[in-house]
Amino acid sequence: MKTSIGMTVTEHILEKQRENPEATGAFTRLLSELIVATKIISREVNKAGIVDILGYAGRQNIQEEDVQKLDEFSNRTIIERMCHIGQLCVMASEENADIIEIPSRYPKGNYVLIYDPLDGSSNIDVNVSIGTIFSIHRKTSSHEDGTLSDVLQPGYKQVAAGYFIYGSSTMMVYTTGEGVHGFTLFPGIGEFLLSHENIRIPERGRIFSVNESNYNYWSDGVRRLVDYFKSPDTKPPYTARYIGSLVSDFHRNLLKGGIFMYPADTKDPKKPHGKLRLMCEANPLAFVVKEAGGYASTLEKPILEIEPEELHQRVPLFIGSKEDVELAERYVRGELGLGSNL
Ligand code: P6P
Repeated sequence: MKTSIGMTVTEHILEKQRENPEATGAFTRLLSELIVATKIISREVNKAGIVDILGYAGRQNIQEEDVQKLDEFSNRTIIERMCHIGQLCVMASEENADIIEIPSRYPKGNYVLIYDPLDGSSNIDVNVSIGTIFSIHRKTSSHEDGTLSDVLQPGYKQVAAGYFIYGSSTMMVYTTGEGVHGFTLFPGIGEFLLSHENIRIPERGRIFSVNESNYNYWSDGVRRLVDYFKSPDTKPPYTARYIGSLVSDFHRNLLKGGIFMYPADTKDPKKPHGKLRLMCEANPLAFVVKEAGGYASTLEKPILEIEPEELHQRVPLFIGSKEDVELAERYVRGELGLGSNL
């Protein structure tokens, strides 16, 4: 009987640690504890159809979005598991209006964790895959307690980023700047095992992902761009895929190639730059896609070069295959006429 079960994510992280002489093991401890938190979340997400953890928690979050009980559970689980391990100086969550300080009774560390505990949670009760997105920075301030300035760092300074996707199986995809690697959770042994080593996104895809119900609220340039993706004159043709769960849409395009778009729109005056958040959604996925050979842009500038101004700032997001995102930039800048083919 084959006994080797393949490389666990812990072995993978430790291998990277051994390759880095200055490594102290702090990062390994941080990522390992986050993995434990997501295993707990995965168990609840998979049980959600059975126990009363589905449905609305009766309040709204900073995004004025209805908080689902699983949202709340996931956020609480990550905070409780991560705040006492002594590797973090501060945290920030999509669910919390302000930064999350590490209680004074716990030791502090030199890392910053920014995360969306359960992205796509509006899909929970219809059994669509959802996910946890995370971004890790090094502390930059001099005092022991982390501050907002430690959180508001540009995406190119991330030391690690990735996501967990709770779907037909639970997967972890992450990068530390040395490629992108995917692990699948084997429930029988409770371990994430290496299943997608060194993921590379195709240079150009055939998939475009966008919520077309916003068409009338986009700029003319973005409308022209989406018209191009739909045009029968575009060769080879594109196909549309949109789940409405960022982690699921991103993961499919990462593996198959394509472009995901959440453009700025005039639909909600409070969200002129679109719906997605820079710190806990766009930046981590932009790091992952760059390490996989792809690209992420607002169409005016690369996501990873944005100097953050506030914790929950939103940005337009065009992310995926490098050639598709670069084409989008050129189209919207008017450098390509309608119907141009690269
Ligand atoms: P829309 C889910 O609520 C989410 O934040 C992302 O996961 C997803 O990509 C997006 O919103 C979908 O938004 O406006 O198309 O429903």
